[in-house]
Amino acid sequence: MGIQPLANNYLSYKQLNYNEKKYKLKVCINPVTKLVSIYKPISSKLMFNNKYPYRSSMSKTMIKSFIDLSILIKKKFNPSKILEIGSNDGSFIKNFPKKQTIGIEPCANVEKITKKMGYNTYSNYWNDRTAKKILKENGRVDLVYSANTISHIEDLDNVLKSINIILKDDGILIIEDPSLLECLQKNTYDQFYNEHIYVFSLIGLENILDKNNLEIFNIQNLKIHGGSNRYFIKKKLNKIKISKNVKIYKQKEINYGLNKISTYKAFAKRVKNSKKKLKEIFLKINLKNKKIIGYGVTAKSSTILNYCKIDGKLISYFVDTTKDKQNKYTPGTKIPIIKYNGFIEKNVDYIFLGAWNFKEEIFKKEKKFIKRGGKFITHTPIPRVI
Ligand code: JHZ
Repeated sequence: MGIQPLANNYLSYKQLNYNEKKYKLKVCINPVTKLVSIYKPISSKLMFNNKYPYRSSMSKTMIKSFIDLSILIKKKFNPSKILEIGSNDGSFIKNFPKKQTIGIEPCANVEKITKKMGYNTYSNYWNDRTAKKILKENGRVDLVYSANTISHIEDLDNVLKSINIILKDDGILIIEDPSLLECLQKNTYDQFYNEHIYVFSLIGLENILDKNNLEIFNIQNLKIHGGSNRYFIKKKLNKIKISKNVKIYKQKEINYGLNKISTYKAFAKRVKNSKKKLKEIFLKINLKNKKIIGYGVTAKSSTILNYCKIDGKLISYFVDTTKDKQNKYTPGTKIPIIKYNGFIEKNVDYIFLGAWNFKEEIFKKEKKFIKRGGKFITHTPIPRVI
């Protein structure tokens, strides 16, 4: 998918004339583990540092999902100590008493938020060194949770080894990440960007877990982030019954062909076609002198904009609720990002859904825009105007 800038590196006005660092974005599959990843990941320090802009609390959908999960956790597992890897601004740990949780968040600017709230959080990358430090200071935990983070770490063996250090033998690991099956089915190729080193299939994840004496005992499919899976995992020595859901989901992946290279070659073709069609839609609207803005400037949309070469000539500006993204410019394509003021300007005709994964939430919010005939542009499952 061409040469891409860092997906979350929003540019200040001063940085507009600098030469941004760019990287080749290629997707590959490991023929042995069947893990699908980007080729040649870049260093974590370049992506996750004290300038990280993403806040998980910026969407009601996410907040609700974390509340629902915390209710399920309390009911099913009743853990006395929970560790979250990638705690961001605390949207998940906030649902538990402060003494009950430990948060790991390497981006110091974000970790500061939960620390200020009184939570026990560490500004460290998740690895065996961090696990040993936490073990020494807190002891072992009953539950480890991680949403949209494990897929961001290259050395999965080290991630799992570190989890084995901190998790009690009868403890539970819950991880949640976008589903590869749905990514291929919905042609959401923008799930691939430098932070998303892996997009997991159950098949690939199972292989790497197996190597580390861990196994999936249940799976829950979620609508969140365009289709994610929540995997419930245990140590192999723990005798919890394995749900039939695991076998059923694995069969679904096999039936779709996730273990075959031809499936990915077909995906590559669809991605190329999608690029062509999306660009045509933008150019057609532009010819009619209609105004297009973007809604929700996401890391995912950075892949779309840069791959399809959609820049400030086609999108006037993006609106976003995240303070750290406002008054900046999109990476690579340099489209201005402004604060969302609670309504869409009257002269806007089309909205490109950068945050397509929150389509329902956005449609609910923008009823006025829809009522006056405003339209949305999306690339998934096929490029279209809705
Ligand atoms: P959203 C980030 O990806 C980065 P992104 C990361 N790599 C990852 O895996 C996922 O999150 C989990 C805005 N918005 O969640 C807020 C509005 O302005 O799809 C956000 O900037 N108005 C860690 O960036 C963006 O859209 C709204 O009404 O792809 C959504 O970003 C809503 C609902 C959102 O993640």
